[in-house]
Amino acid sequence: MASPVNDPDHGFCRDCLALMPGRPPRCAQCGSPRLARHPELYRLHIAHIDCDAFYAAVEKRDNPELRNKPVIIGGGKRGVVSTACYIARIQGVRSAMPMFKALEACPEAIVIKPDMEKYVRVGREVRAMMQALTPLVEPLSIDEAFLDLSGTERLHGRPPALVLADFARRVEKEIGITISAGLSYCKFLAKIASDLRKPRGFAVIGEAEAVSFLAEQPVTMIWGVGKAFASVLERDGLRTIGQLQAMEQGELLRRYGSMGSRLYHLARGKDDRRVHPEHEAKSVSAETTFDTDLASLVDLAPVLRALSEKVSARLKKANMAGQTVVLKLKTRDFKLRTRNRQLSDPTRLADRIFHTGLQLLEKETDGTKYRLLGIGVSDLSDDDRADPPDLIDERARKRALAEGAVDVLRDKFGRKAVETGYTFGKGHRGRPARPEEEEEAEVRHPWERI
Ligand code: DCP
Ligand code: MG
Repeated sequence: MASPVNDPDHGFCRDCLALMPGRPPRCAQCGSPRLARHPELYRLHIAHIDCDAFYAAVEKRDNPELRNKPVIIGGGKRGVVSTACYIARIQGVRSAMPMFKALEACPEAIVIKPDMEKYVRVGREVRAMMQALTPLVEPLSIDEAFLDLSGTERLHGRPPALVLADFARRVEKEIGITISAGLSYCKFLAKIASDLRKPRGFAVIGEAEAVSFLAEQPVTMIWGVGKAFASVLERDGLRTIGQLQAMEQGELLRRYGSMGSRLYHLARGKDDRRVHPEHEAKSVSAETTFDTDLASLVDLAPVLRALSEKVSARLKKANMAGQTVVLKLKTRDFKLRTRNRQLSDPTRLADRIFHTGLQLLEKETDGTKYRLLGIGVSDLSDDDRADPPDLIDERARKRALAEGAVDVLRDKFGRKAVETGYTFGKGHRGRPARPEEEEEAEVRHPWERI
């Protein structure tokens, strides 16, 4: 028998894990039709795992009577669907849909209010199982993560593809929910793959097929290309990734700035981002202690602005972004107040950090005198998904463009070359008494806080 690694027809059964040379339609051992086969199956090691209809799956697990019924998790304050099981999805129910619309589409659905504590607990159990496979686990949300399984073959005695299929089986058996997995050579395609055959999916995208696979796909498959940016591309006649593949990098850069570079590389299946394990740096922050205590927003805002710029500069330098903005205040009598807000997507822009921090600060300026102010971001990730153009409103988009221009000037002429409205000529009262202290605050992952 040829070595599995070199045999393009070699595969295995996803149900009993029996190795399967040749191309039988079903597993010779257990009869299952769920076979995994791909020419690069035993060479790929970047995985993306995403739980199927996560909240709904947990509720079905805990109440078997719901099993064959359409279930919607949602309602509550927002009045929208958090998720729907796959039975309800057949009738058109989708996440984020207003509840009344969902019930129009599927009147017999059983609606359950979310039980976040329970989902967080189950999410942690799944994550712990991932971490037993490799230390290189990068959670993206409560129910999904990237895994880098390179170098784990000796430990597990089997290649990543089999480790992944075994993981799916074990999650079903031990936790009682199902997952879908994508296997590829890079994060971008592993994530796309995990979505291809949901639920209980297992999909592989190899290097040899990446460009042709992508050519057929819509531009929205690229991270950061949401509705608004897709309509900009559409206006320019670009609908498929194949059309992007035909374009020069210079042209894409000229038209779309830093997004152009992302379009160019990802369209060609080029993505060399590493899987960042969770325990790397947790937050980036800057803080300052005042010489005289401050209480008013007028006095505090310029300091907040300057600190936000500092945090942003550090993020930009490290190509990082953070999704939760954390405001820190210390009162005159040394009481610590921290407030945080999670953004819809990670940011590295001083402007977004500042405006989010300002909203938090407004609520705290109630006459209390403060001796210290700090601002930071946590839930750090690579900056490639940061500040997608379609997710920020028009004014914010303009400020983001302006910030890019300021960065260029500062690179050329130094930090002091450009001062913004908030820091220019102001902030003298908030000037620190001592050199600014900075610290790396330990902040937990967002879904651990829920
Ligand atoms: N979620 C939410 N609101 C949204 C999207 C998701 O509250 N707009 C919650 C409910 C989901 C969970 O996050 O169960 C995970 O999100 P996913 O996007 O992974 O969706 P599901 O796991 O529900 O379904 P899928 O099988 O498509 O992954
Ligand atoms: Mg999911």
